[in-house]
Amino acid sequence: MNAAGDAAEALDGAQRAATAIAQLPPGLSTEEAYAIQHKLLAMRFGRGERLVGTKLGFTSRAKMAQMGVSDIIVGQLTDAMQVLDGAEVALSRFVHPRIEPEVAFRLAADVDLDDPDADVVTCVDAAAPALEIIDSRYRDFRFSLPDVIADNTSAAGFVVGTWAEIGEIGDREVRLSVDLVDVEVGSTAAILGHPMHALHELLGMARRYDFPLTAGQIVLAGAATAAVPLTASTVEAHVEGLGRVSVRGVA
Ligand code: OOG
Ligand code: MG
Repeated sequence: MNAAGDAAEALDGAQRAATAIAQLPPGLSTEEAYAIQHKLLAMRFGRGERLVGTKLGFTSRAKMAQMGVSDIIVGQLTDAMQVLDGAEVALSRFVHPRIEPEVAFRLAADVDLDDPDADVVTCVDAAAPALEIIDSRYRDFRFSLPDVIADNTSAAGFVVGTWAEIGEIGDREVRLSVDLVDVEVGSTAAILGHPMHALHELLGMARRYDFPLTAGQIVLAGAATAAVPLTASTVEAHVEGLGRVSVRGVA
């Protein structure tokens, strides 16, 4: 097996055993890191998981500052990562989970990545408040940019609230609470100035790194605030104008 295959195997094993591993050897290019991510996802698809969406990372300064990384990244969401709104999630599934508030979009049509005039915004028909559970497979939640790309951008779980027609979603208050206590407050404007801008970024990244964008997919635009540890507690995100979504961590 080649080095990319070894890295994908190690990351897959870490996720399945919920046990951290060392960072990858330094010097990987962004392209090599996405190739590892694609291999990692191919293993999950081979076990029967389905691709249900795409996520962007580091679209806000709050997240870049928290993790010391400053490039937008893309990861993939599978059906096995989805948790229903209000449901419980077992913390034993994860190494050191964190949770963050997101805005989700729903793709209503396939995006033709070969069409230079493709407009991803017209392919989106609904938005929802969302929560993302991130869980770096690397020790101490520390990584370089290629490391986190290879690790499917720390994707571990996600919860989507009720879909609604996309109204005014620029500069709306975003609040994250743990057991009803607010722990992070921000604005949707933190996401590249406006969450819709995330869709334009996604189109470019999908073309460059070969991510299909197809009807029915969920797109997470990236967290507006820093992430907080997910513990045995109820976490709720409230996005002004879109409503609430919650999940309960259980030991
Ligand atoms: C990487 C994932 C970043 C976001 O919303 O910015 C991300 C990480 O922070 O471990 O999902
Ligand atoms: Mg996120």
